Amino acid sequence: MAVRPILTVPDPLLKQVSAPVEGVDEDLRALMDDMIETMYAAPGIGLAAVQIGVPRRVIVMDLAREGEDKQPRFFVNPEILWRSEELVSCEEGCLSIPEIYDEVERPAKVRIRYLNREGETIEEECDELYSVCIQHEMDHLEGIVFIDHLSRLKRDRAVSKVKKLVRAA
Ligand code: K2U
Ligand code: ZN
Repeated sequence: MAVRPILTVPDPLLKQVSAPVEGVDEDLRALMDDMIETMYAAPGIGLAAVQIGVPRRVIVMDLAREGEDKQPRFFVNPEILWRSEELVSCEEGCLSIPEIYDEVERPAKVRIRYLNREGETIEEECDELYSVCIQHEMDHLEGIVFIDHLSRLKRDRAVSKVKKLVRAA
């Protein structure tokens, strides 16, 4: 397992639509292990493969709270099957847009289908933080980051701030 560098805006790769995975094999599991280690090190609670420069439809997540046992989750070729009409607004951040936080409105609940780490097909309903996080990550698979849901002014200011931050690092 390895901690890999996380791309930051305005890296053009973050705008790429990620390709479906052919099958869950040992190489893919090695990628997912690197992703989950990278996410824990950031720290974050979710990560899409494109954020470490691999434009494939793979997401990792762990919603366990501080002090709880880790509960890593792995999502391969995830699809949203249903979105609630009810919307919620939640403050979001992103490991590819450091130190920027803002409110984003999304469906409160979604129903998703995906392959797990063993290649089994899973269907489940997501609500609360699980719903927000999986929608945030699935945006990444479409080349969308959360500031794309904000005004042009807020988006441009965020990108300028991240560019200065990365230059100063
Ligand atoms: O895509 C990412 O960079 C992962 C996000 C996941 C996330 C975004 C918005 C709302 C919830 C989760 C990072 O984990 S952002 C850091 C973070 C950490 C804890 C709670 C919320 C956000
Ligand atoms: Zn993100």
